[in-house]
Amino acid sequence: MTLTRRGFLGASAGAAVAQALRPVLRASASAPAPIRPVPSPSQLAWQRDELALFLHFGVNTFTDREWGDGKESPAIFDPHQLDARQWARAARAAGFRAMILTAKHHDGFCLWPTNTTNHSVASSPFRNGRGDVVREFVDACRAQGLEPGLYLSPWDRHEPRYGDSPAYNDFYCDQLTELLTRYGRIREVWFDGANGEGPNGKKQSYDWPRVWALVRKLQPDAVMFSDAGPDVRWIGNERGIAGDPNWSTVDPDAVAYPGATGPRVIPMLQHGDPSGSVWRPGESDVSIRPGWFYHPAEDGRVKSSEELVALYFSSVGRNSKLLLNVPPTREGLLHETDVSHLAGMHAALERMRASDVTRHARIRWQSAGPRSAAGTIELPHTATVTVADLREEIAGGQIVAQYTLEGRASAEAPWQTLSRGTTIGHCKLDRVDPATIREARLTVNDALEPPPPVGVRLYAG
Ligand code: FUL
Repeated sequence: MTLTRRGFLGASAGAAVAQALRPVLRASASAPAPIRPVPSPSQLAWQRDELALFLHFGVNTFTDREWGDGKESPAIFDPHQLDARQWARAARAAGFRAMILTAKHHDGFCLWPTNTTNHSVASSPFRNGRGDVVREFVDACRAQGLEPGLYLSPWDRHEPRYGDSPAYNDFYCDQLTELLTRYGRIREVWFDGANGEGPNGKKQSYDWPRVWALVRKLQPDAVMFSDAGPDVRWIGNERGIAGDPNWSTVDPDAVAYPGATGPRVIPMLQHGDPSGSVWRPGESDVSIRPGWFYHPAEDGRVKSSEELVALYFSSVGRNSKLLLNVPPTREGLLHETDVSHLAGMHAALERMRASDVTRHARIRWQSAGPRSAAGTIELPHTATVTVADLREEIAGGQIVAQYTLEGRASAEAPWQTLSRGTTIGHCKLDRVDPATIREARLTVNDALEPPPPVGVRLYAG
């Protein structure tokens, strides 16, 4: 769904309706502002979560594979100590506000007792065939105040109807219906772009308009993720690195459906488009380990707390959201190494935030032209800053296209450049060479329209 400053538009209809509205607006106002997409309340809440934990869990956890072939026996799924509350506690303690579980991966094995196939937990030894991982997951999310999200792989290597397009589309919609009606409010529905061959060698053609309409009907407040959105977009790589610049608006025609290819796709996913007609912010997914699923051989290759902080900077710090995968083990628990690195990341970010030298400083904003403005901040005392945290109020859209941050040690000293950048959006984090300053100045050099004040925080550690 797309909201604009002037109204409420459907996803694909957004551009056309915006175009149609333009003459009316021109006629009714002397100098109308251009129509600029703004986030829906769900997109705004989604972005403000900043951190979501991704949980890849299923038969692959037991076969030590990344992609199952659909021939796995449900008998292998037997996580003896599964405790979703441990996942949620670790996420919450590390500052995460959402979690997304692979309810079904490409192998087709369902982590909930579905009526659509026998290939599920109901045929496994887990809780003697009476278990429901999705239920335990959403309950644990709610107990910790986390927003639950679900991944339902469109590609299904087990289901015989896969490749028989209409029949499989019915089956897939039935699975979605179960997931979106049995478990209460779901924050995010995650659609993966993979579309491989089915067991019968045929290619499946998905009915995305039907799928999106079904989700909208059953969970109107959920956001839908895919490379084509419609609400939030893949960032274009699985390394947790958003583009710079990174606009939250896109041209929907550049990535019209999940799995679309072509020269415009990756640049659009990475950078967005300042004149894009829909609001579709980017989500950066990456795993704490080399693989998405748990493999004992990777226990020594868990990303360090410092690497996780760097990922926070390259995703949340570039106007994206970080979806960090931490896969449960065969016991059904997050590994202690992963949990301690998550806690280390959180502690480092908290230390950084606690070193805010602008907490008691006042920022004075002045317009400098139709598309520029500058804000100056006097610090309560001289401080050595190492990180700048800049924020636009994105409820009104994303406006800033280019900025310069400077500092000086006194009113007499010359300004020195601390950082230069392009987009800001929800959050922009810049590491700066340690600079001892008493005053800072943020100049918006270019913007899509008169820039409203930007939030500025400077950290000393
Ligand atoms: C990919 C999948 O093929 C991977 O297995 C994983 O789920 C990743 C997040 O998305 O497209």
